[in-house]
Amino acid sequence: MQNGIEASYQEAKTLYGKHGIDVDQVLENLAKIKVSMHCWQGDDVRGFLNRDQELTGGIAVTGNYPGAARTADELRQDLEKAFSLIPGKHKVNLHAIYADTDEKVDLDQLEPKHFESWVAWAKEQGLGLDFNPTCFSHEKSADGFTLSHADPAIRQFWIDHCKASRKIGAYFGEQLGQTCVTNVWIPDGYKDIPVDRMGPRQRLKDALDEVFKEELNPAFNLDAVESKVFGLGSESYVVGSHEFYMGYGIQNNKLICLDAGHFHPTEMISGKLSALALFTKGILLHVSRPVRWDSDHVVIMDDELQDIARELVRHNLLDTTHIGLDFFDASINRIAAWVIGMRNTLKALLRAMLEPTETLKSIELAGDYTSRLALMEELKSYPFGAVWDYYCAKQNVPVREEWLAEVKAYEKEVLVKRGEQGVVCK
Ligand code: RNT
Ligand code: ZN
Repeated sequence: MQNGIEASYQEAKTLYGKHGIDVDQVLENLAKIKVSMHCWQGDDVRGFLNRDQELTGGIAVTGNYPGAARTADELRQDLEKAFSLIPGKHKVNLHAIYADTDEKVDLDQLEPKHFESWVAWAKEQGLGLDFNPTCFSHEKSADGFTLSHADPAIRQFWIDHCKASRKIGAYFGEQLGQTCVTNVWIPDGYKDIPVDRMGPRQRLKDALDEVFKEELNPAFNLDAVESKVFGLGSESYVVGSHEFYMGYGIQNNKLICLDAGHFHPTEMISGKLSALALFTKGILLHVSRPVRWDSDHVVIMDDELQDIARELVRHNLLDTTHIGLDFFDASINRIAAWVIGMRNTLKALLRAMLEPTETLKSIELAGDYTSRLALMEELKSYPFGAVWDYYCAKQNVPVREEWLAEVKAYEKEVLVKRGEQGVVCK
C-alpha cells in the first residue's frame, strides 16, 4: 500500500471510533453492496439489434466523443476496463437491444439463447446481470405508444416483448445464482394536452397484467416498473406516471423504480424512500442527475446523491433496494463516465455508513435540534476520503484520480483506433 494511505486510515479510524463507528466493519459491509452498472452508457443507448434505428422515446444522448462500442465484444471489453477501476463486485444492466446474435430477430421473439454470450462473460467475470425490455427505438413505437397503444396488434407486440424479457431475466438469475431485476419502462405519452387521460392508463394496466401473468421464481427474476412525469415529446401527459406505477406496484407486489431524473426539478427521490419502503417489497433506483430536465448527466457527489445514500443506510434499506445507474453522456470518455458515476455512488454510501446514525437519532428524539444540526454539519468534514482511499487500495483499484491515467491510456490504445460510429466491424 502506498505511503501515507494506511496512516491516514488509522487516524480516520480513531476519529470515527470516538462516535462508536467500527470502520473495518463498515468496509466489509460496503464490499457486499452491488451496484448495477448500465451497459448503455458505453454506446449511447444504440444496442446491436437494430443499430440503424434512431434513438427515440424521448431519451437523448448528446456528444460525439470517439470510441463508442460497436459490438458486444467491444462493449464487454470497455465494461471490464471500467470495472477494473471500481472497487467491489457488481452487476451489469442490459437492455433487450443488446442481444448478441447474428440471427435477425425482432424484440417479441427474443430468447435466452440470444444472450448466452453475456451470461458466459458474466460468469467468468463474477458479475450479476439485470435486464430491461426496450420499448423504444423501434418502428412499432414510432408514434410514441407501446404497451398502452390503442391498436391491439401493436400493443400485443410490446406485451410479447415484455414477456420474453422476463424470461430472459429469469434465465440470468438462474444461471448466475443472483436475482435479476427486469425493469419495465415505456415512453408512452402525449406532447400536447390529451382529452382521454384514462383510456391509455386502463390499457397499460391491462397490458401489464398480461405481461406479469406468468409466475416466475422470485429468486431468479424480480419485476420492476419505472415511472416518469414528463419527457421530450410527452410534455403534457405520460401514461406511466408516478401515481400510476405506485398504485400498480403496490397492488401487484412489484418493485417500484425511482429514477432521480423523472420528477419535477426540485422534487427529490431521496425524500420518497422512507415512505415507499413501508408499502413495497422493494425499490429499484435509477441513480441519475437531471440538469434542468431529465438530462441523464453523469452522477456526481451532490447533495441528492448523499441524501439517497443516507436514507438507504439510516433506514436499513440496502437489503431491499436494488441500486442501478442510469445516465448517458457522449461528450466525455464513456468509460470515465461509468467510473465517475460508480465511484461516486459507492463513496456516497461509504460516507453514509460512516455516520453515527443511532447517536443522531437519539439526539433528535431528545429534541436537541441544536446538537443535531451542529453534529451533522461537523460530520461533513470528517475524513471519509482517507477511508475511501484505503478501501480502493485494499480492493486493488487505483487510489484517487490515478484511475484517469488508465482511462487515458485505454483511450489511446483502444478507443481512438475504433472507426467512425456506426461502422460495425464484427
Ligand atoms: C428513460 C428511463 C429509462 C432509460 C433506460 C435506457 O427515461 O430513465 O430507464 O433511461 O431504460
Ligand atoms: Zn431510468
